Amino acid sequence: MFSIVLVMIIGLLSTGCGSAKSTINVYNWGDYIDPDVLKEFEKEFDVKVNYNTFATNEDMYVSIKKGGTSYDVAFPSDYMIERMIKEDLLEKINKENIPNLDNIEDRFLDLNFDPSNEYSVPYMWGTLGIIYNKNMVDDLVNSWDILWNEKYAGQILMLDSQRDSIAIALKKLDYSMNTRNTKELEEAKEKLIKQKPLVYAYVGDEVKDLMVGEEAAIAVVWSGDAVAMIRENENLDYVIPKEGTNLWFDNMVIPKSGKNKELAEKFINFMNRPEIAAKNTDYIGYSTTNYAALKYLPEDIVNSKVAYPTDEEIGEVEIFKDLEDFLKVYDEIWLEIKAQR
Ligand code: N2P
Repeated sequence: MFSIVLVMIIGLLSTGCGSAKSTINVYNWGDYIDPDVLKEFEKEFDVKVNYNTFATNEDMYVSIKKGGTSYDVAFPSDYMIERMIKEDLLEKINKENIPNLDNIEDRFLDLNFDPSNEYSVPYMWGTLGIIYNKNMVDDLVNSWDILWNEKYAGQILMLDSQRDSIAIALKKLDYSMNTRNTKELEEAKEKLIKQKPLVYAYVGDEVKDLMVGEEAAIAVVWSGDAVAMIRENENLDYVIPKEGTNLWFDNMVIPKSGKNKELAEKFINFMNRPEIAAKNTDYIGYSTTNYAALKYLPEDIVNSKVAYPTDEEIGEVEIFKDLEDFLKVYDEIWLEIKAQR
C-alpha cells in the first residue's frame, strides 16, 4: 500500500514538473543546427526542445505522414514542401508572428513550391556538387564524369539520397532531373548500376568524417557540408559540375500534426534573429537565407564561392519538383540500384 501511494506521489510530482514547461518537438536533418542555439531558445522561452533528426526528405515525410510522434517544426526541402502542401500536411503560418521574416533575402521568398510562403519560412540554401581531395585526384574535376572514372574505384562516395543520386545520372545524360520519361529514367538507372562497383559506399552525414580523414578521394555532397569539410582539411575542394546541378532550399514548416503552433512560430521567428541565424550558420557551414545575419559572419565565409556562389559560379541549375504519382518510378529504380552488389 505504502509503495503504491509513493508511486502515485512521484507520478504526480513528475507530471506536475513536466506540465510547467511547454515542449516543442523539432525535426531536422542531422548536423543541421548549432546545439547552443537550441539551449538559448529553451532558456529564453523557458521551454523544453525535444530534438530529433532525419537523413533524407523521404524519411522525414514518412514519419510525418504516418503520425506517431507529432512534430511542431520540421525542415523539408522545396519539392517535399510542395508535396506536403498538396497532401494537406502543413499548417498555414501566421506571418504576423514572424516579424523576422523581414530579414530574409527576397530571392528566397515566394518560390514556386510555396508561392506566397504561406506554409514555410526559408532556412538554408545550397547546391549539390563534388568534393575531392586534391592530393588523391590528379584529373581535372569539373564534370559528373569523374564519378564513373575507374581509376578511383573504391574511393568514391555517393549520397544515400534518392532524388540527388538519380539527378546526377540524369544530368550526366543531359536529361532533366524532374523527368517523367521512363526511358530516360531506365538509362539513368543503368548508369548508376554500372557505377556501383566503383562506389565505396552510399552515405549520409558520415561523408564528412570519411573525406576529412582522407578515407575516400571523391564524394557527392551538399555545398554546406563541403564548407564544413574544407574548414577541417584544406586538401579538399568543391566543384559544381559543368553539366549543371540541383539548387535546393530548405525551409521551416509547421506540420498539421504538431501540438504547439504558438511555440513553433516563436521558434521560427527566433531562428531568424540576425545574431542567432549567424551563430547557427557559422556552426553548421551551410548558407543562410537571412541577409541580416551576413554581417555577423566571418568574411571568408561570406566571400566563399562554395557557400555563397554567384549565379554565374553556380551555372545551369534545376530545382526539384514534386513528382506526384510518377514518384513510384523513381522509388522502384532507387530500390533496384540499392539492391545491386
Ligand atoms: C545536413 C543536411 C543538409 C540538407 N546534414 C541539405 N538539403
